[in-house]
Amino acid sequence: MTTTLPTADDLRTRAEAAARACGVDLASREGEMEGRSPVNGGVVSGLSWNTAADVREMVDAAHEAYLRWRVVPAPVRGALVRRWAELLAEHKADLATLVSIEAGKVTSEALGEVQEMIDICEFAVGLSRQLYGRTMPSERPGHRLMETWQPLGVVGVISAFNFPVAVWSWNTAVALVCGDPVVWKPSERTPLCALAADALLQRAIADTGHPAALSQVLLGAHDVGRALVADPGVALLSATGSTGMGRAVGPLVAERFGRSLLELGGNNAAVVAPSADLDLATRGIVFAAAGTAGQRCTTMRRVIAHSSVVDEVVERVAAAYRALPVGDPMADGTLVGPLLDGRSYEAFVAAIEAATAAGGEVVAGGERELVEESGDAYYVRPVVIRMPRQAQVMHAETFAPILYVLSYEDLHEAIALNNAVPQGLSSSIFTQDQAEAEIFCGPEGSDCGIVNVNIGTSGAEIGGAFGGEKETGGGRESGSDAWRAYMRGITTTVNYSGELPLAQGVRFEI
Ligand code: UN1
Repeated sequence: MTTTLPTADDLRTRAEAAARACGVDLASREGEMEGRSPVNGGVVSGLSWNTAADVREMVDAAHEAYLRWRVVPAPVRGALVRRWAELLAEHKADLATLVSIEAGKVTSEALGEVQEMIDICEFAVGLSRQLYGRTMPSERPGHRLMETWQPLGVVGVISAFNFPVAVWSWNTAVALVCGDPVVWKPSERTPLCALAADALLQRAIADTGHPAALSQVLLGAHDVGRALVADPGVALLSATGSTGMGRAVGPLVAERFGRSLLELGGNNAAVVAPSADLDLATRGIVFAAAGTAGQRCTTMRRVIAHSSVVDEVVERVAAAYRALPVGDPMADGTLVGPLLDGRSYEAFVAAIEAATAAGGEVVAGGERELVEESGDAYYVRPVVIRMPRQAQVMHAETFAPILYVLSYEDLHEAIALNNAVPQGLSSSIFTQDQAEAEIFCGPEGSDCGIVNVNIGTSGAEIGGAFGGEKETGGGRESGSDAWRAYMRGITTTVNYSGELPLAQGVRFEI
């Protein structure tokens, strides 16, 4: 596909118009910190950043809001989130434009990201009437034993560039109905996305008459994030990003006995069994491995294909890769947009070199594209590399579209390979053999938090809990009962017997 790239002026004009349409007062945020678009590498924003000194004040304001918000009945809290969903639907295209410009996502995926926000809002509205506790039989006569869920406090959210708005919204929609305000430190690469998304929520807050400090955004670099992580006023710190970031965040939160929810790197594989429908597997693999230019935490990075089908899988994936339209993410038909920046490109090149040094064979892709159009943007053709074994480079998450292919003979060998990496986020098996699928999903199967059958590793729906094990951090966000992380569970024993029998038959007569 030959394509031209938009100019920086054009992108900046479009970004500013979209941000204003969402309600951002750009004049009041104007400043020195330049934001670049991966689409052409040019500057598209100039904003003032917060400093670490602002954090304390923001957390205090959030705490004040919490004191008022925690006594608002949960279904009334849900009404705010319902209004937010309406505004997101109204401004879906504006927010998606910002996601494309700042994160480089193709339009369909950028719209999908905003849809994910609307979906979690709908989920949270329903949840606002379903924050269920339980009652249990008490062992003592005339006693009732029960569990209820209370608001927790201020939630700090740290999010990455690749899902610049959806990940925050998973946290925020759920936190709000649970009775918690949010202070958000977005990626410094996506400040306009953050300001626009927050502006829409601010409108919903104003329309429903609640405290503005229910949602606050901290623009800035690591020092600002670190101050948020370390602040004792933050009851729950939910962080999505690299394992390196999680390694820094986790101990800091633990040191002050805060609660953390970590959503870190993935290194996701698909097993392709002898019975797999190869048309379906190819489509599933190519979307998960090359989509979003390989920059999802759920991106498929490894294929483990049975020796009877591995040649055909490689051939089909390679053919698809050679034809993938790479280019301007907002142009019709583009399926692969840019990498974030030059550092991502260097990591891409270094990983390919390490893989070939370990005996890997590049079957298709790996070239840099559109260099003439913009030397400051980093477009690459996704690469598929046939590997002789699971080399060291395959144990790391390289945030770029690199797909390594291995072959296996026996399902248990495939599962062992799937599980032999430090991360444990997502996994898939392509098979028509029900027993194989069940084994993969069972106790001796994949050790990941997401275990799929006949779909790829990425693109999870919000209804399920999202997260994974080992170096992925163990947190669960989004649907199912992930909401419990945002609340304080209390156990209550009520005695209506007029006596004071002690549990476990203990006697203590005075
Ligand atoms: C991420 O990359 O941080 O399952 C989140 C998916 C998306 C979320 C990815 N729903 O691919």
